[in-house]
Amino acid sequence: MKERTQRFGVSMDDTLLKKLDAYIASKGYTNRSEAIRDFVRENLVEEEWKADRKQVVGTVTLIYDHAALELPKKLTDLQHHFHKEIISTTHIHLDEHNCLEILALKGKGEKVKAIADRLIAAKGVKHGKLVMSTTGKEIV
Ligand code: NI
Repeated sequence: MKERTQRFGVSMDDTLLKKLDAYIASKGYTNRSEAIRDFVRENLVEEEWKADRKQVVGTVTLIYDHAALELPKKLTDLQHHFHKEIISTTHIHLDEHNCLEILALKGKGEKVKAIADRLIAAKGVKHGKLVMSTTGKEIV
């Protein structure tokens, strides 16, 4: 479905506008509109994560040493336990010791956050991060 595009004016102080222009130039935006659309989308996605009933999508990135005692088993146990929310996992052997695991999660925001916290907090995880994204259904 093609959305209709509308134009609207935005009033802003010189100082704030200068900062906005410097920011969008540093990020490589070609115009203010695309930057402002991204700001709006970012905030809407944040709201989706706060909502009780909305489904969200997120990815968890984990770096760990596969020789870390008990950790691979614990991560697998968590993935089986939360199989409804953890919809995909990719495991990459980075070198002789280190593993990169990327998990895709879908579900209610609070639940996905709680699962991500448990994965990231597992003993032996060197670095972990949740990227909070969206199903895209309500974001254009
Ligand atoms: Ni590995």
